[in-house]
Amino acid sequence: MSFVSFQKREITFKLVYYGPPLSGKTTNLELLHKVIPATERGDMTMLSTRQDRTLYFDFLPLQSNAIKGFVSKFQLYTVPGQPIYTETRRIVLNGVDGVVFVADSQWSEMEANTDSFENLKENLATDDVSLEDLPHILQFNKRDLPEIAPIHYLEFMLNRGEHRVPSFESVATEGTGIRESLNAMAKLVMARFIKEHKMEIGEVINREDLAVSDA
Ligand SMILES: Nc1nc2c(ncn2[C@@H]2O[C@H](COP(=O)(O)OP(=O)(O)OP(=O)(O)O)[C@@H](O)[C@H]2O)c(=O)[nH]1
Ligand SMILES: [Mg+2]
Repeated sequence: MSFVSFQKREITFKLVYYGPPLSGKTTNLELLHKVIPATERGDMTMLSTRQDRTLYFDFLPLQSNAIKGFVSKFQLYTVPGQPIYTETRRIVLNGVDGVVFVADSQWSEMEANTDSFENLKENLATDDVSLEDLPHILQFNKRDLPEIAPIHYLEFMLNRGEHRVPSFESVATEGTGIRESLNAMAKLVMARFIKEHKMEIGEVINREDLAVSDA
């Protein structure tokens, strides 16, 4: 749930990168940390095991002046993908404003993708949130690998709800597609915020590229 401080003129959004084990969620945040200027981001916090598997979450704070008169803060979290950590994922999802679902494009991971997608819906349901009502996007990662499913197949598996959501191809290790995903996610949560607060979009948006500058 976005948090507004009118006194500090600050809006805080919580974005969660969700998806199956080893799909590239942590890599997204690592690369964003690398490419976003230090003036627009804070330090990255990683809580991982010795094998670099996320144990609890990774965290990266960003900020932008996309909404006029306010500092918009985006708190980026990842969840641990390993099946046993479902309770941890539920806790990290608490109060989420938007989900970037990072799918692994490899044929071998199709079941893991759909299991994780179902797990996302179940975990949201425990907080009475429906994925349909929550701003979210899909990221089809690892497009550089040889044994990958075509995009239309991934779309069929994960994006056939009544309302299709934006989807992006990525190679997180090379930084390809990660800004596009974040910007689309940021735009969706801000559009939701503006609608809920009955603001006129033309009045409040400072620039097209909402979360990450291309400098
Ligand atoms: N070839 C390729 N490898 C990738 C890509 N993205 C991530 N990886 C690799 O996949 C492995 C897992 O990446 P992580 O970012 O740790 O995955 P994760 O989703 O955070 O995994 P958990 O925290 O265990 O759920 C690492 O070895 C990454 O370097 C990609 O686009 N292409
Ligand atoms: Mg991770």
